Amino acid sequence: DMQKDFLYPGGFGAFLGNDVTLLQRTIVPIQAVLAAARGLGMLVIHTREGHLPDLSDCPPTKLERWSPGTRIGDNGPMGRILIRGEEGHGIIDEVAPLPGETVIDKPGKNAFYATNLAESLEAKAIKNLIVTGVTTDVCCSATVIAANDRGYNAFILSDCVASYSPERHAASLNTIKAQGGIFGWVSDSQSLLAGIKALG
Ligand code: C5J
Repeated sequence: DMQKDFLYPGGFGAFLGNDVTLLQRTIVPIQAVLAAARGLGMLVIHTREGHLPDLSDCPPTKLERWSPGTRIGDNGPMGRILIRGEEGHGIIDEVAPLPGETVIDKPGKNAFYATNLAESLEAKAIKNLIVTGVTTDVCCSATVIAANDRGYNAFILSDCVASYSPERHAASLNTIKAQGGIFGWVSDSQSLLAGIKALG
């Protein structure tokens, strides 16, 4: 969910008072991982959290928790908040999908919920996932946990994920890798890139 509303200074995350520089540190390492993955011909899937303009795919509970003016569908600094097609909903230019790459629009936090992610993976018999993006403690963590229940091996790259809260970032990574990998594994981009290089 490398979306403008989460990462850009003019986006909704910043509007709420969050320090978006905490998220922006993921951009350069993700660019390196993306380049390596594309070079190997790996399946690259981008995700975006967001809803239909009429909010028919948004559970009322996801709206009720926020104050008016900061709710999904309200007018934010980069268009209606988390609404598909709005400027802030788009993926940041720095890691923009290439033509032909899969982009999954998801109404939930976990990327399997109400999407065709599982079908996209099954079509290529993929069982191992590398997870990057924002935010560690919300959508990335939810996706790794859902992937584990569905029988995937997911590993998350610590420098390619970030949260507005460094404490929750660390806690989420610790939870994922606890007990020998209760939900998945944690690595980093340097280790991944070194491993890829060693393959020759
Ligand atoms: C949040 C996300 N943080 N993509 N969404 O609400 O992690």
